[in-house]
Amino acid sequence: MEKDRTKSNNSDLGDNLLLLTDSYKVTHWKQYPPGTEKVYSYFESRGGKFGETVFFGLQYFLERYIEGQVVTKERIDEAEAIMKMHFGNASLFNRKGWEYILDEHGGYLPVSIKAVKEGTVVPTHNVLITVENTDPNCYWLTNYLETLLVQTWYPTTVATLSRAIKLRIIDYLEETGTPELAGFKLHDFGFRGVSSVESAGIGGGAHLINFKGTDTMAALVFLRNYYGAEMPGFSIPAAEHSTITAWGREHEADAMRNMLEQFPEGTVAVVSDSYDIFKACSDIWGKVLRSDVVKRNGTLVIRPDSGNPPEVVTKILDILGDRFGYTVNAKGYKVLLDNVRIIQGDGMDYEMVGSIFSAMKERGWSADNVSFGMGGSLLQKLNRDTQKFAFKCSSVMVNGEERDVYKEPITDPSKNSKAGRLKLLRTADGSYSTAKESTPGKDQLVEVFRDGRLLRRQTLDEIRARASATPELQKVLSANPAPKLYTKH
Ligand code: AOY
Repeated sequence: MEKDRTKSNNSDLGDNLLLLTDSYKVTHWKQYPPGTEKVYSYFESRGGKFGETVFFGLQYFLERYIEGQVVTKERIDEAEAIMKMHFGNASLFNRKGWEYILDEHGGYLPVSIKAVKEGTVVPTHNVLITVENTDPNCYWLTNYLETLLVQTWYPTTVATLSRAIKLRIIDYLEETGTPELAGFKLHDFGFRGVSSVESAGIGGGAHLINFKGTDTMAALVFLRNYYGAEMPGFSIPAAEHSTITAWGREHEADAMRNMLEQFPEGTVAVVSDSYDIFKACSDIWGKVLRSDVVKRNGTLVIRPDSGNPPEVVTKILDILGDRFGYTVNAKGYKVLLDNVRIIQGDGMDYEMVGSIFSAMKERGWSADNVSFGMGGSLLQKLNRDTQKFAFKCSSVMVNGEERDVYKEPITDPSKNSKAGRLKLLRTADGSYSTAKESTPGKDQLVEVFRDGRLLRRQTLDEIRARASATPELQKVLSANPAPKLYTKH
């Protein structure tokens, strides 16, 4: 049956803030101690795969879901009807609480949210966000928002992983090649591998804090709409298997020649493992089409897509070096003729980047020769526990008395939470530490949201600058490319 779009009785997924929480939170207004006037909670990474995280994505969640007149009579009615059926009881739903926000605050949420600036690289175990209600009647609202705010784990974890891979890539480029090439060395192939279009936008956007290459176009819309980016990511013409195999097995060379003809200049990528990646490199690219590739004003990027990546990549580098020639750079590593490069996009994850570059280095190949594509491992193969993110209450006000609160389970000390009102301090060595709010020193958390309004907007440009304003990355920005010394052929 066709949907009747003339009626607006049911909101679409995401449209009703009252429903963007865990069911049990609907019942929590009845559970705090009598006289509770303030609930103050904070968000942190309790450790994980990486020792520091790149904070990113809060602005999207605030602007998309929380800012403005989010509470309306229609939404209260809709939520109440759902709760009544969901719990079998309408009285668990805090109708009076939501009507109070509608009547006394015009539907704007009476909370204050502070956060570290997006793009900041913060060691784990530090406060990243704090939330507190600004109206004592709305003590129950702070943690109602946990579910949505904690979803910042996802963009933050993608940005963290992507940056960690960038640092690893830079290490190899510094040893064997040209560090300035880092920005295009990890291309996002992940759109099809994520669970939703929204995740593609958010996660793909997070990757683009660190890199400029993406095939996830949802990320372009996300960063344009929420982070003021005109064009944050770039791509190039590239083949997929269908555009090669549709020519028939005996015509792979014709399919490949067509790629060179259709895209006569600039960079073009051609997946070359449809039948035999080694023969494709030695016989098709290396013989049949060799002169077309060499004459071409641009770079052919050959893409293997199967096999054990370190073995396949080094083997085809040797084949291509043989066929096309190479130079040896100032660091003593071989660099293929400019017209030929490789992109490895199959089987990639954080560890595989190092495995491939180290196998290449062992055989004398510069990291300049190869870039990477990463899909599911970049945008989907991570979860809230990758960096152990948690949102916990650390302070309450009950009957005018402020109290520290915390958890300290004997069954797992790694789940201990911090106590008190918190601030994030910059340390003498340029790092960060978390202290009680009363500690002297400038708080690195800034208020980003108050009473329904977004107070500051951060742009992708600022966020990129912040994420790269760390010693490891600054060193690279001032490095010089290695001159070429020797040419074979
Ligand atoms: N894209 C660089 C440009 C993109 C892609 C996207 C899944 C590209 C391939 C390439 O060179 O080969 C999604 C797999 C590949």
